[in-house]
Amino acid sequence: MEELRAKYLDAIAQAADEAALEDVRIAAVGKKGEVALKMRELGKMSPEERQVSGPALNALKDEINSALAARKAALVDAALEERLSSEWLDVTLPARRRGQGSIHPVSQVTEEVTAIFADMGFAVAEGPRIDSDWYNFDALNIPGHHPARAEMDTFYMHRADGDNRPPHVLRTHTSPVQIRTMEKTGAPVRIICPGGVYRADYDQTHTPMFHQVEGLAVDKDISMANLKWTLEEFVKAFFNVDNVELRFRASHFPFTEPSAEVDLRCSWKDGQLRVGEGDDWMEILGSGMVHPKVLAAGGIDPAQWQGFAFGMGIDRIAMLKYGIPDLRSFFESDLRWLRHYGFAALDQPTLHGGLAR
Ligand code: 2NL
Repeated sequence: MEELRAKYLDAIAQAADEAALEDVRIAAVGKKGEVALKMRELGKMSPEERQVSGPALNALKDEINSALAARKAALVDAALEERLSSEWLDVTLPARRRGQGSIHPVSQVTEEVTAIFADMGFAVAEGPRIDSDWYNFDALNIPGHHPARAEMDTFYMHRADGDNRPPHVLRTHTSPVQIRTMEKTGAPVRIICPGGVYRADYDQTHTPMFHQVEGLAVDKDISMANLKWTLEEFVKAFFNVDNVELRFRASHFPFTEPSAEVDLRCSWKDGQLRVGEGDDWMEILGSGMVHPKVLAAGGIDPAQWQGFAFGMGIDRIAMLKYGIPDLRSFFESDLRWLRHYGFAALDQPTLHGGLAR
């Protein structure tokens, strides 16, 4: 028994990996291993001999099993140490420039708009692209019979058979994010909400998914004058011109009262847009004073607070600023187009560094 003990404890210590250790385990304490064979001999012994050899064999089996477990743990530790020292990676190294990827104009313009409004104290708010019809429509004073709710404009999510709750929708604007933010933070609030929105429409100038940025400022004494100044500052910074002229045209949106569409003085020379000069006017956004019902839907008391809001298409202002002729090309993932109209990945737009280089 002493011989067996020495033999297997030595073999365990010598086992170089888990496979070798498993071979030792089978030979020693496996079903047909040497210890099992010895235990079978107990039957031929006298009761006195058995009284001594039985417990001794069991103790040997236990000792070998403990030694196996300890060796296995040591081998696993050693294997981990080996991987940790051979597979290390310096995650602080600078990114490798392969010169292939580029920033999509929609991402670039979103960052530009964000930088400009951040400088005027607007935070960025984000929210879900799938939302309830309450957040997308009712809270915005868009009643059930409004044409914007008609099946052809809105993508409805499927509900399980027998579930009669009104279906969720793919948001048709980023306004639901503004309702959610008003609910969460209360007044005063100053945010912009950029992001993808969905409408069932596809032709030369419409894609079923496009991008919008909306803005909202609510405080005790916000007026249309604040709206006009804010939009003028935005247009100056975005188009990089000192002289801009905006024209507010009376309009109608369910969520603002009064409402105004905003045109920009411009000229077109050889297909090139010039902002701030000429005799043309180009519509760039919609805006107005937030409707009291919409403030109330956001949990804000319209007797104490008021605010302005606006919304514009990111894809559209990207086309205007960077001379991109076709909206549908934005969503085709054509590498040659992306290389031509894309922006350098490591140049983030900032007000001090220039919006685009
Ligand atoms: C357009 C017009 C607009 C808004 C969006 C808004 C949001 C809240 C309350 C009130 Cl939460 N208004 N958004 C207001 C006026 C116009 O978008 O032509 N967009 C492309």
